[in-house]
Amino acid sequence: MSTALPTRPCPEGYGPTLVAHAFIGGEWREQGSGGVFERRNPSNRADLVAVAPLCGAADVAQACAAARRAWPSWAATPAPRRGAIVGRLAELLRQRKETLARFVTREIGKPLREARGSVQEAIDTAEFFQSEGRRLYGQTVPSELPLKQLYTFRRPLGVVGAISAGNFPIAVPSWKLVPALLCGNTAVWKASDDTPGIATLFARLWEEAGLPPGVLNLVHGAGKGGAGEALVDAVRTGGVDKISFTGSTEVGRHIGEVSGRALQVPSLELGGKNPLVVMADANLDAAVEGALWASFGTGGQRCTSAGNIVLDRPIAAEFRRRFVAAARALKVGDPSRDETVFYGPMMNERFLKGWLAQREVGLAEGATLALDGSRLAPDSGWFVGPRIFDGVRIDMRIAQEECFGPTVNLVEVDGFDEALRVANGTPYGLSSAVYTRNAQWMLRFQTDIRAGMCSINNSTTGAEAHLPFGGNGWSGNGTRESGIWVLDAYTRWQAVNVDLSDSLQLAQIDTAAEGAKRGLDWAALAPKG
Ligand code: UN1
Repeated sequence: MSTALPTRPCPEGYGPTLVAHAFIGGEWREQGSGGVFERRNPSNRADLVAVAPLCGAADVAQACAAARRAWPSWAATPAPRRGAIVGRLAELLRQRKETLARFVTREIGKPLREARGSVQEAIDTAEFFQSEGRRLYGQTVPSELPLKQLYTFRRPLGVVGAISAGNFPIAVPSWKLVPALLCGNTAVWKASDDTPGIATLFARLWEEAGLPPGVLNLVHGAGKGGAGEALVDAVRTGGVDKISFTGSTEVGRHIGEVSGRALQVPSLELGGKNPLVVMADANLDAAVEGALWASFGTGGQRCTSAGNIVLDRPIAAEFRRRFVAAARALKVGDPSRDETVFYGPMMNERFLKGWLAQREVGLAEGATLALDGSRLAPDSGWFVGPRIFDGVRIDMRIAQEECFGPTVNLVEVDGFDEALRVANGTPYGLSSAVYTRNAQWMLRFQTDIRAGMCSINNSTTGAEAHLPFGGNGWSGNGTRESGIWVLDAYTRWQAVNVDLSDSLQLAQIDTAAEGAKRGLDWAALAPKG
């Protein structure tokens, strides 16, 4: 028997208000220790999308304790059975894809086609890891000694604390939770306070898929000073064995420090200032289209969005002309009302303020505005037009600092060597792209760019669910999400040896002694006194 999701009528009406819940030890909670908070539609602030429990340290402690209690029996559940639950999750996500996508559009203002794509990414992730439950391969390794066997096994870590951002509110949590749980860990998930509704729906689907109580726990609320900070504090107190975080470099550094002291390895997926290089020989139509999508898709609110467009001088003027014209023509608006908008509103007020402030920073540094995006229809929602800075040098702050929002810089260079130097000229290293037809440049770019991800003749955005995702430098600590590579983030290798010789065989010591008996008489070389 299925029960209806709890909702309340929303007075101004895009749809009913979802009563979002925390999920602790298999129990759904409407109230957190701090009461409740609201999530409003960023396109139309009158639309109350969800009310959610405001969780604090007490809720997080209970969630960690519930995850700890659930861990032994979940870890002992055969991996193929854990995989079967992940498979059912994939099926449920597929059944509910359209409803979930529409909710994503309403909760964060992502255009529907993108929202569908991001739900699909969660489906792809769950499908990939369903079958991983039948692998989770270890190795058999030859021994130095007779009648002895060596094996390796992947062992789960324990309780994983997952902290996710709001811009991919179902895809990125699935990148963390699906492999973490599949590998036999339990989890406490602190969802973004921009997306308590979709997080609740995702957790409901896990429960419906048959996940035992306490294996996944969900808390809502703020990062700093709230549930997120409490979850990071749980590293110190032994409440969690690992943090997996997607968000800012500043917070990532803090998590890295706290984790380091506890000898834990967090997964840190942080910011980016991603370069997109257009060389003189590029297919300019493709480059303009790719740059437009990389810069302004999702309103530039992806960690993989292009930050600096690096233009080889011979095509710079023509690229600028076409790119600025195309950006000027982009349709911005409420994606719940109009499916044809290119991007919707800013997802939260913090991103809006950061984007507004960036304009003055760029102008003060001497950059010019090739397109002066400004705030649109300020009363109804957080809409802004695309901004393009021209005459940018890579050492300017606007070229160095990540800015979540529809803004991109044009940086002119002379030739490939300078393009590569400029592309590598920020402390970040998440994604990158080059448009060229020159095979040697393609090869040099992919070898020498200091980025975890590199596109040749494609956008900086658009990771696939089975390729490693992650960055270098300020973009992360080298851990990767997705595909087989993420398994190393949620397991530790255990080496096992089985000795069937009925005697104490000593590795290294015995073999050295045997070798000495049969070898040359090196002592004969010693000078005779
Ligand atoms: C993010 O913005 O944190 O590759 C993730 C992409 C998306 C994921 C972005 N699939 O652009």
